[in-house]
Amino acid sequence: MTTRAGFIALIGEPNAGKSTLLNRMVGAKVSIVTHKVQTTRARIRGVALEGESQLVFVDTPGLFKPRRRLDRAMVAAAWGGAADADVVVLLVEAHRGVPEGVEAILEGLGDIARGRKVALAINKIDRVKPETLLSLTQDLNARFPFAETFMISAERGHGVEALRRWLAGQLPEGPWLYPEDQIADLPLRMIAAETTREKLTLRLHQELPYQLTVETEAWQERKDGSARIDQLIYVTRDGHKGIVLGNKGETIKAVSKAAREELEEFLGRRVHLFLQVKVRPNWQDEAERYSEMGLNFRDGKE
Ligand SMILES: Nc1nc2c(ncn2[C@@H]2O[C@H](COP(=O)(O)OP(=O)(O)OP(=O)(O)O)[C@@H](O)[C@H]2O)c(=O)[nH]1
Ligand SMILES: [Mg+2]
Repeated sequence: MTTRAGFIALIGEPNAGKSTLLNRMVGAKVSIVTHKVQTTRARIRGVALEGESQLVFVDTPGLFKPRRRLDRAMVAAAWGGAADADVVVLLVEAHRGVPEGVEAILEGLGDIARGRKVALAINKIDRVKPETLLSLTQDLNARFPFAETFMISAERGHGVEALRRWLAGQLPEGPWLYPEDQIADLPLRMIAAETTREKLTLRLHQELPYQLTVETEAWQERKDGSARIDQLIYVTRDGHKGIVLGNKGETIKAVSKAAREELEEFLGRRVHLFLQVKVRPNWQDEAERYSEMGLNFRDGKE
């Protein structure tokens, strides 16, 4: 039997539903999801099987007009993911028409499309009427030569099977790239840090989620089968530290509890999670913070 394997980059504006789609394809939560923009910061791979094909999905940070060094590194990582992939899937939101951000992505896609197929996935179809979908499909296909258009709801699973089957057939023939039972290639310490960052992002308001980063400092396997995980939350200002801690430490306690419960489920064993908040005004200018996140510091240069 001929096997196929390859990389499929999921790209799109922030909040389009890329991470939701990756998790659905993989059947497990590999990439964090929130209702806020710019949740994903680096490329995250998740592996799915379809018949004799191994599909390596690459979740990417949303594409937007970057302002800060971190933004630029994120956007570079996203375009890099598309340029390295065998197939690219552009996700757009069904209810937003063709915003400027999508127009800018279509411009950038010209170069990418020279070496690979680009499919369009109109996501969140649960939010619109069928007429809207028809006109959006026509509009987008008039602007770019997509290989195929899919209408999906990453959250509810509609149309996802058809997309997966089509993608499986597009991948080059060759041996599988990962062992059959592997679903992600993100180190556990990074998954743990991302889980905490997701809970912080869900709880904190305005700019704060964008001003912090989480790193797993230590991971200790205990004799009783549990894991002790120590993490650092870097914030840029004293005032932010107070907000992250919350009144009598209630915010950090709630974040820690939510992250611990999710990690216990993911790992299938008990977890002791210890969070510490550190003020580090210039963490966004430190190369080490970027490598911890899986980003290239130099990509962020102006
Ligand atoms: N109604 C609806 N909401 C969805 C669907 N797919 C994703 N969402 C929601 O859209 C929001 C953003 O989803 P994410 O998967 O984090 O989006 P993303 O593209 O990874 O975003 P960034 O990482 O910020 O670039 C979340 O609140 C999801 O629950 C869908 O099919 N229907
Ligand atoms: Mg994401």
